[in-house]
Amino acid sequence: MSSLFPALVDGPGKPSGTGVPPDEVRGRVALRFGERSLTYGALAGAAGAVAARLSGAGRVAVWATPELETAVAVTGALLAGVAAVPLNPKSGGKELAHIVSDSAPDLVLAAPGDELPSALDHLERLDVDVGGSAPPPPERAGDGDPALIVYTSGTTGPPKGAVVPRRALAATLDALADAWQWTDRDVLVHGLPLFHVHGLVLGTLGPLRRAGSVRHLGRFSTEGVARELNDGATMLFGVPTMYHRIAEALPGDPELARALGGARLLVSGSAALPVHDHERIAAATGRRVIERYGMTETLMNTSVRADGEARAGTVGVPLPGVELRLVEEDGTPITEYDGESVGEIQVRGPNLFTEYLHRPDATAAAFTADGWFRTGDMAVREPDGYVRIVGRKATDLIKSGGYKIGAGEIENALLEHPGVREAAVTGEPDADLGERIVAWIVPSDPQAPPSDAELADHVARRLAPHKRPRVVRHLDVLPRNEMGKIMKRALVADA
Ligand code: MCA
Ligand code: AMP
Repeated sequence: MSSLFPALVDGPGKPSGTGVPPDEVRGRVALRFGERSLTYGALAGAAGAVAARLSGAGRVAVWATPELETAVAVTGALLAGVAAVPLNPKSGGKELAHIVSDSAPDLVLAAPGDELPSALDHLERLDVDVGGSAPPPPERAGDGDPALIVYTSGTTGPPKGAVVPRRALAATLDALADAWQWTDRDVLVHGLPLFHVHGLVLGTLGPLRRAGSVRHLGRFSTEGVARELNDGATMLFGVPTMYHRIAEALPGDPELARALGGARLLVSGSAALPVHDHERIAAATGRRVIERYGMTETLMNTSVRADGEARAGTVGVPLPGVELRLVEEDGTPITEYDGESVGEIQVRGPNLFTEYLHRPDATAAAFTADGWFRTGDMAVREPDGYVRIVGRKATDLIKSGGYKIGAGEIENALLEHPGVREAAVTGEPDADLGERIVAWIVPSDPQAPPSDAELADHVARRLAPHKRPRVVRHLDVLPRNEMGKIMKRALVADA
């Protein structure tokens, strides 16, 4: 296949299409993280040096801090044709141990000086040198070869590794370039984590594929967004929680309003952006946020187009190359474009993952016999084809801050606490996070129940801080049906 990053590879194999003379690309800033940045020339050298070290490796883990080294490590792995497994540096012991044993990387790439947890002790470590310089080995990997393995939560059990092929990266990023008129002149700003598709694929590999630039904030702040958009950045990516915080800050922050008003494109995704926040931002800035809809397993499926109508509450139209259908419970496709016939979204196209690592059962269950991926998201289609997501099939999946979190995983962690006899986890609406995690527990000793903070810490230490319960409710007994199954709907109704 042609290179994933035409602007990084020189020579006769270099595909045309960036529209920029190589010399000009070489001196252009590709990545900026805080005070540190790399031009295309420097990135080609640094990622080339990583690639040269990796050639022959099976799979590598990347300690995905929001730093320059992570971007260089993943780019280097992709240049070498080696699959990268991004690790959340805040993963707790249990989560990390699972991901590392399941993905079995040959080595771990990290920034010099980063302290790695003991779960990674057995792995050879490669310190990423952002000042390194070596030509990358020739790109030999094929379209179907794995590029990334991204761990994503299901309703029960530990996270599954979605194997994302190189073709999916190219297909999704090029489809977004078409939908968003995304070019080498765009300078993206965001503060998204780099261990998920949104921040890593769209937010880091996206600008590099376009020969454009990205400025990462290290951590999200409205001040950082305002500063960068007022200083040449053209696009902003964020999850709804970030746009909600922007909407909250706008009334008292004219600099922020000016920044957003001057942006070329404001894009939200990973969860639904409430219409109220859409409208508050539009009223204060004169600009409308557009939404796109994706998933770890499918990368991006739909988007409101830059040249289309930015309609709040919808995720736009299928991207070029993506086939999308709505189906009824029994699998019958819905043909109506009436804004009210609800069905599950199923998709097909080059943007899809290939499998869940070591989980043929889960992979088979995720696809229909004729190759459509079942997203589990429920939607309607407007007469003009705009997709409006109205809910999701599984109540045991919670979206909090844009992170997908499986209730079962948290229940299992809570049950490992000696003070917990029974546990059930639900999501409830939260203005900031979209949904917040609620733990319903029956304490082992009602006279001395564990404190809320202790349970939150317990889950954060084992799994990850974003999976910790924000609310803990105590019960004498959990409501169960005759089969013994916990009736979560009764819990939510009682709240
Ligand atoms: C608090 N903290 C704790 C505890 N309590 N740490 C350990 N134990 C505790 N008990 C720490 C947290 O680690 C965090 O530290 C800080 O306190 C604040 O925590 P929290 O309130 O959870 O975080 P936040 O600052 O409110 O985070 C909001 C956020 C975040 C920034 C919006 O949720 C976020 O980055 N979301 C992005 C999710 C995302 O990228 N999803 C994409 C997946 P510290 O501040 O130091 O971290 S979906 C996807 O990829 C698909 C394809 C798609 O469509 O996009
Ligand atoms: P993840 O599994 O973490 O990749 O999250 C994918 C899920 O996020 C999808 O299945 C949707 O439920 C949700 N999602 C992503 N983008 C949007 C959006 N713009 N509006 C509503 N839900 C979204």
